[in-house]
This record gives sequence, C-alpha cells and structure tokens, in this order.
Amino acid sequence: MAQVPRGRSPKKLWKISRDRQSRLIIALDLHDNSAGRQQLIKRCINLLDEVRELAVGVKIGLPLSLSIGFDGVSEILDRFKGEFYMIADFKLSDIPSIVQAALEGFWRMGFDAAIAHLFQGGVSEVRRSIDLFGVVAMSHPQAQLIQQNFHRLLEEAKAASVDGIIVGATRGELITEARRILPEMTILSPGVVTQGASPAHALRMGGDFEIVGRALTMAEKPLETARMIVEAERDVLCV
Ligand code: NUP
Repeated sequence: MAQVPRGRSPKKLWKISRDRQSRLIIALDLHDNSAGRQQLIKRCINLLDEVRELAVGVKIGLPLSLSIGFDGVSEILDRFKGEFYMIADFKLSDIPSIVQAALEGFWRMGFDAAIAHLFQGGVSEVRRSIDLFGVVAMSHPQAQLIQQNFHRLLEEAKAASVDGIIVGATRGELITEARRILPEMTILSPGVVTQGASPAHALRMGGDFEIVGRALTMAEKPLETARMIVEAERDVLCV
C-alpha cells in the first residue's frame, strides 16, 4: 500500500490504517433483533472479531442503537474501542450547542468521531470533544439538494475545519473534485457494493476510506468479503 504521510489526521484512523494496510470501515447496521437484544449484541461482537485484522473503523448509527440501546452500543465500544476507530453516524444537524452536547455524549461513550451535516451552519462554533466529519455529497441518487450545493458544502467543511468529509462512493467525480479543492482532507466514502460502487473505486477517484455496511453485515462469509474488498484497495494503493 502506498505510504501515507505521517502527519495526516485524524491520527488514530490513519495509524490503524497503516498498521492494518486497510481502508475499510464497517457500517455496523445490524438491526434484526427478533432473536433478542443480547443475541444481536453477540452477532455484532462475532462480526467485529471476524474482521478485526482487516477493518480500520466501525460506524454505528440509528438502526443498531435503536435495536440494542445505547447501553448495548457502549458494551460494543468498551470491547472494541482500542482496536477500531469508532464513528457515531447520527448525521447531526442541529443548533451548535446541541451538536456540541451530542459530541460530548459520544465522547463519554467512547466514540472517536461523529458525522454531522453542514447545511444547517454553525459547525465552526461547536467545541469538539471528538473528531467531526461533515457530509458534503450523499451516496443515494435522491440527494439532489445536497448535490446542488456541493461546492458550498465543501467551503463550509473548510471553514469549520472538520477532520474529514463524507462523499458517496457512487459520486466518483465529486470525490475527485473534493480532493482537488481540499487536497489534505480525509474523505470517507459510503455506498460500496450494495449501493453500486465497486470496491476501491472511491480510492481510485481520490478518496481515502470506504464505508461498507450490508455487503458485510449480511454476508454469509464476512471475512472473505472483507478480504476481497481490502485486497482491491491494496491493489489500487500499491501503484
Ligand atoms: O451518503 C451517505 N450514504 C450512506 O450510505 C452517507 C452515509 N453515512 N451512508 C451510510 O453508509 C449509511 O447510513 C449506511 O450506514 C452506510 C452504507 O451502508 P451499505 O449501503 O453499505 O449497507
């Protein structure tokens, strides 16, 4: 894998990435708790145990949190926060004091980072207890309003000095444009496999990390799928 300059931030994310030679972040969107909450927590733990050598980060959002509760999420964080870069994806879009309070709560739980929207403004006023990623281009085709304001959202990301941005892997040309405008920015790209982007495509277009949910959470053999994705990433980054 190509050498990444040491100073890049977020430091913990890049350090784990260098150690594991991977750019894979798993979206832990398990939510079928018909077998019970404890059983679902166990499935999460087994999945993370399985991909621990390959994934760099874990992204947790509403589907899992509503199914196992914040206590359940804390249990997973306590167990894995030393191994993965933990991201809270609740796409915060509120007044600055509430975003700040949410970040403090996530920090207390053990998260390393959170994802926020930028269109509501005021993000630069938020005192940050953890890293913050701003959404500038979503992966689904209906995200027209966001896409029409792509350049303004990039400006907002820069003005707010976020630690990274989200640009959908299905929006390759926007990843390239974001990289051109913000050369040092860490770019996370969701939408890989299930939403149509092929593994490593986002990296080829200039992105840094790929977020993968259902292709791993619903895989019969998640380890094999994770290996296939990480190998595709390594192929791209070696050249
Ligand atoms: O633009 C976005 N697209 C997207 O899919 C921003 C996101 N944060 N996500 C998240 O990435 C989404 O909430 C889900 O957790 C994950 C993609 O999951 P999958 O399509 O790989 O299952």
